Amino acid sequence: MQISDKYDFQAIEQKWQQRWESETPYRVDHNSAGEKYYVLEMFPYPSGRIHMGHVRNYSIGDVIARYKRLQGYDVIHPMGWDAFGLPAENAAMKRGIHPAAWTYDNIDYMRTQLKELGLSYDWQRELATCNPKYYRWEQQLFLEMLEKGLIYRKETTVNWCNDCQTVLAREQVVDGLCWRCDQPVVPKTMYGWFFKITDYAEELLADLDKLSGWPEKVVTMQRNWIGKSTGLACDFQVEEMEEQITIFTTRPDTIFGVTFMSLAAEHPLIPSLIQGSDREQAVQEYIEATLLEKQRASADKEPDKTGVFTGRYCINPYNGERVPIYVANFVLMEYGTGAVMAVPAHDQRDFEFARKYQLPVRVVIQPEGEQLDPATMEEAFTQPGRLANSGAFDGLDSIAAQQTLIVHAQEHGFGQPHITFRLRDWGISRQRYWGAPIPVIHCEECGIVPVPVTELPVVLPGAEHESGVHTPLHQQEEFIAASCPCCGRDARRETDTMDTFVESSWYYVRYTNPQYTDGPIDKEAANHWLGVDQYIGGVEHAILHLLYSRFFTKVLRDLGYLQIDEPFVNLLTQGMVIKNGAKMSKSKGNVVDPDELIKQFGADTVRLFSLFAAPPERDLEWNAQGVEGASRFLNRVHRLVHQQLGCCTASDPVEAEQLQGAAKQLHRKTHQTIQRVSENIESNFHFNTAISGIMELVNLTTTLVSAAEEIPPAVVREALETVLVLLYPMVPHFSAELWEATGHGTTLDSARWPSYDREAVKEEQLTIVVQVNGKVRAKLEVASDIEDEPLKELALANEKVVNFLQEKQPKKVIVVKKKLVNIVA
Ligand code: ANZ
Ligand code: ZN
Repeated sequence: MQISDKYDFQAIEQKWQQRWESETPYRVDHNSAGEKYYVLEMFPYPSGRIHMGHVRNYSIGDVIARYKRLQGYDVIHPMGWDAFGLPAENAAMKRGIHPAAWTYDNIDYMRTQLKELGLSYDWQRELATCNPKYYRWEQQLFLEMLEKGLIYRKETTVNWCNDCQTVLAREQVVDGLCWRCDQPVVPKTMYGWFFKITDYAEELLADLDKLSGWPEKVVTMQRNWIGKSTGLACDFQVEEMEEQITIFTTRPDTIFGVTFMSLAAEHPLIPSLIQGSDREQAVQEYIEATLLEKQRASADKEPDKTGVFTGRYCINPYNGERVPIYVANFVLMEYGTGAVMAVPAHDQRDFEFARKYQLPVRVVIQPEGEQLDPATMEEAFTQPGRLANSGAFDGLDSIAAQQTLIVHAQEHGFGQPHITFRLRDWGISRQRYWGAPIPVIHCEECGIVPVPVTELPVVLPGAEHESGVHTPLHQQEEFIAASCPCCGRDARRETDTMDTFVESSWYYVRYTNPQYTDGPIDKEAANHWLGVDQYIGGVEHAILHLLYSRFFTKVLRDLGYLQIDEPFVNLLTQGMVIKNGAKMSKSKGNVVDPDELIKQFGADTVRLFSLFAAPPERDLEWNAQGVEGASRFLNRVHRLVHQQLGCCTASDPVEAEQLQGAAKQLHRKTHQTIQRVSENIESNFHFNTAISGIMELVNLTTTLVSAAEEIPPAVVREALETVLVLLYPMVPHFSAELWEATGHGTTLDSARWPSYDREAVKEEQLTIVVQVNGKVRAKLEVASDIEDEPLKELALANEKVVNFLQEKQPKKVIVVKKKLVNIVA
């Protein structure tokens, strides 16, 4: 194909995409000897079409991949599809097709789109999580985890929508209604499967310290999500009963200030506390109302604090006092022990509750040099201070007292140190069709029996044909019927499918050899490529996906598959793409379709725009002029290179020491640009400033070659080749084409990232004379291109000049370019 000197992006992009397809320069194998680098972008849900957020995410990843290749690394850069999930089911229902058909069609379309962006993936590694070739291995991992005791089944109360026949997450309940069908959500107790992520809570927390390559805010979000609290677990004897109530507190120093006890509405002791008492009905009604309120509550709104007295008392073991027992709506059954000792003087929530129900407030921590009076306090005092009203412990510093009081409880046998995590076990059961079936069988005789590994995969019925039924599995009798692998009797297959977060928790491991058929993970390949050196994705995954992946990595290590503790060495969370101040989204109607842009400007322009418009971690504000600007820049470079083809094919070397004037200036700028771009990429992937640097070099080259200056062809060639190599990661088709046009027999894929010459980048130094009232008083060594203002400042700050001036104010400062500064005082 002959490509003229007009920038014909369509022809150029097509040509190079075909070559990359046939010559597969981005394939890598773990047997090669080079140093490895693993770049990964969070894989997409195949929703139908890619959007600008994808373009941005993958452009960033591709620059890193190509940059690292130019540096000589063996780069693994895979792509695949997070393909299970509810939207496919909904779309399929709407269109009367099978979710598999919808999903695979979308994958085909989106793969074409990604190829049109010129992204350097190793397509051999492509995987789709809805394919039995993938989830078969997930089912095997499930069985290995089950065997190891990392998975259990328990009964829980869930939000259930009768119309959709599915469990809803808290976010999917809007004002008590299903987000999809607007029908009332009902509480339902049912069995579900759980991963014991809490077994790893301590390690997941401790290893956050290893993640120095993660944004601090993400580490903090994970730390808060895991939420470790240390304190005291302490038993309060219920009066006139056998039972005790165990509380968890992080403030044992306040325990003499307990004036009531609060239980969660679900606390198992409540029925026996109220049985047969005249409070029974009132408490029961309160509990029902509270549970309903909990069900209806939206995630972001806290209900008013309420409670009810049970009629019972318990005994504070530290001072023998009677403490009334309440049920309160702000106590969570899932946290600590579901029981809270209330200290209104020092806990704001308890304070408000006490004021509302006229319960006593007793100050047991006094601030230094002050006496709080419970009668006039307007809020709880939560700072450290000295213990008061605390018997033998009076006068102790409240921080030190915590330990003292825990030891006291231990010695008397009514309490011990206790650690609580906010993190809950991971409920993975979904009652939907489009997910990986959980591979167990329920037998009346044998209980839960794992499907033998040799019988995996448990295939989703109907999906192989992309036709057939796709109702939830619990409605498919043919699927359910099974015989027990243990005793052979008629049994029932499990009908829950797995949360799609399970698939995304280990896909980066499978990428290291997705064709492997001897097990879920090719250990040799995994050990070669992992961890992921650079992971890139949206900050919306800062908690769940990243936490689950960290958990899986540790589990896979303990199952003997991996040798690493953490999956992602460096993490980049890119900002959103916004238009007119709002996130681009279909519902806002402000979506810019990348397809249209690519047609109009070419993929390289779209890539360049998305990299240039903002640093990766910031939001990118869409702007049409920006795209046009990127396009004009590429056209300018294209023209310049073609004008200078003669220089570009020159073969004489650059004689750095002999260069003078404009030639020296261009040579210096070339090397400074290499330095600047390398440093921008290395330090924080600030491609926007890197691109500005390249633009400066292009501008200077244009200016110098069009002035009548004599510049040796080799220097021009060096400048332009540098531009092409530095731009290659960002606009690969464009650079590849011009590289070829300038007479290179091999492609840029085998080129190396240039290094800069430390001598060449030095600014030329000039000696400037400083006069005060016409007499030479000092000499300055400065860069030759220094501006007048900084030069004046340097002169005035010079020690000798300051001495001569004494207190006198300079009247006038005159600069004679490249020669002198004259100060008139
Ligand atoms: C008495 C006390 C006095 C408390 C005081 C605090 C201040 P973090 O730090 O978040 O772990 N708590 C314990 N279990 C609870 C539950 N299931 N639902 C609601 N609140 C619960 O919080 C620990 C504190 O939260 C505990 O310490 C307990 O109140 C409360 F001046 O005990 B504290
Ligand atoms: Zn059986």
